[in-house]
Amino acid sequence: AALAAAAARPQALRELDRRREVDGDWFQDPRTVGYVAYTDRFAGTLRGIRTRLDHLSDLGVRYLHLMPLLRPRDGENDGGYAVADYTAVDPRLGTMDDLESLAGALRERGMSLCVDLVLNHTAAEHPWARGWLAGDPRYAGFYTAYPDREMPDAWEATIPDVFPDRAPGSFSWVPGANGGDGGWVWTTFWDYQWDLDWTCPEVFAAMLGTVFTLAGRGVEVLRMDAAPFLGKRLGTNCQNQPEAHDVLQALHALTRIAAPAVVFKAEAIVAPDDLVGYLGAHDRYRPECELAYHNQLMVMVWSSLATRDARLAAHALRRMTPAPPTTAWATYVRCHDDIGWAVSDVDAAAVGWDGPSHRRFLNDFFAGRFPGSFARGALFQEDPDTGDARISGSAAALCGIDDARARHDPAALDAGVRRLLLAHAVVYGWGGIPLLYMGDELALANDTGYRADPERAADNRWMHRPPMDEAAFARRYDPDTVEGRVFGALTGLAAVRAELPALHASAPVEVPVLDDPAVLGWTRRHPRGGRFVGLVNVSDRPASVDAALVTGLDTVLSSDGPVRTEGGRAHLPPLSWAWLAEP
Ligand code: OTU
Repeated sequence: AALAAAAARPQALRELDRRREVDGDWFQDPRTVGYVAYTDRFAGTLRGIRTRLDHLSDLGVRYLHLMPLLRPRDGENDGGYAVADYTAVDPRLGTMDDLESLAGALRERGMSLCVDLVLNHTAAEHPWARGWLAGDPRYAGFYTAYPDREMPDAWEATIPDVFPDRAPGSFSWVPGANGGDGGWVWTTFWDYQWDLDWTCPEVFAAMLGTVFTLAGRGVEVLRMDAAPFLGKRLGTNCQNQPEAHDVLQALHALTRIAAPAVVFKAEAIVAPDDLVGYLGAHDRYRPECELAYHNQLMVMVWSSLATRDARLAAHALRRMTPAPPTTAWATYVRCHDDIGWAVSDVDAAAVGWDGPSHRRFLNDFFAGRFPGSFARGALFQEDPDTGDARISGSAAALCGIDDARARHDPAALDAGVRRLLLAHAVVYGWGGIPLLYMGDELALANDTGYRADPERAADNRWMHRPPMDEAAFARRYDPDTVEGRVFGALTGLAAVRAELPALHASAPVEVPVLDDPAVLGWTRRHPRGGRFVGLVNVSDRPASVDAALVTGLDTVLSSDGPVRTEGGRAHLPPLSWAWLAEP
């Protein structure tokens, strides 16, 4: 199948394959900035995306992730993560031909298209699921069903719930399953998302076909959705099992043959120790995904802003296994999902904090329930049994911008904007592909529109998935507006980043021990581009670090002008950030 796909590869994509042999590190290049958007909410349709290409160019975008766009089931579809047909585009967005021509238009602008591959599950309405249910031998073994609760109970004893409030457990009763007698079908997520059984070779072959179809249309990056869940082992949490990595490695190896230009991005929002395996860091390096979300960095940025203390972030990030030098993190401040507090108890204890209490604090803080909180998020999937919850809310709302606007408080508004830019200064300066989430370039507020839509009302993640606000968009070049201030700062980050070789993803990142708890610092060194230091002060008071850290470096970009050194200290104003590099 891989050889046939390679033979069928269109000429333009073969040329891309050849180019990628030369610039195989394109996704590590500091010129690469990513942008993430829902096609409909950003531009209406795939054709509509063409009208936004200048906007993307302004932001330095060379990588565009369009959220799930294959044909979903009717009705609720989990934002497109319940696919009913992998060979067709959602007709509301366009056609496969539109997708292909958009990919071509993007490529001409030096932009790579990233699309989701929802591979842990299909919609219950997918033909594979219908065939399996009907007993069609071609689909035997595609899904898992048990006749009674014995095995589901045994599995669920160790599997945490993903969506405890409306989809507790990992199995759903399906009347027609099991030859018509009914059965408990594996459904990790919503009940209409049926988990594929990846131990079945035909599942692998079928999904490989989907990979080749998308690659053949010009998709350059596949976002491997829910990657941790692909392998199931009794007695475990059924995440990050060796079989999940085996599946990704096998898909990767065959894709290299069929479509060498294509890279994978792992969507594994897991504990810090489990993350780097998705980049292939195992007992030895095993090519797996070129990219993986840096969930730990994202969580630590928010944790630091809430506590006004960067010690936990510094400790947790310092001890992480480095990404293999041929891979890159996808760094981000916000995405379409909730934020789960992947704070390890060991890391919390190392700075004298209790893990569970700190996670509870973060939920209270970002839900706006903690006294003095600036955040206006909301709890997502609160689990009454465990007390666990995650957080929804737009980046601006979590930074304090929504609250400041509601209270007409200019000083609070300034602090909120500073937090938003500080967070982006970290993810744009960390190394890897910074993913800008649509709307954050304009500090878009929480959206309440979803509450009126019965297909979305029960899932408050829609509060941070707003449609593009055209009025806010129109203000983006006006520096006297919040939109203009944020947009201008982000274009600056992208432009300066592009010229800093030390931000090439292959360069290792180190997190120095600093004596001021308010400061997170990180350093990078690349043979071609010398030393880089990033510094952020997450607190509302002035902070400082030993000036030796920045000796010989120039401030290349910052919130408050060149970093001032005096009395052996480098000084950072409240909620400030700075990038410094060797001249
Ligand atoms: C992903 O998220 C998607 O990003 C979600 O939007 C989907 O709802 C879900 O898969 C199902 O397709 O648990 O709360 O470690 O964190 O796969 C979101 C990965 C999720 C999981 C992730 C999942």
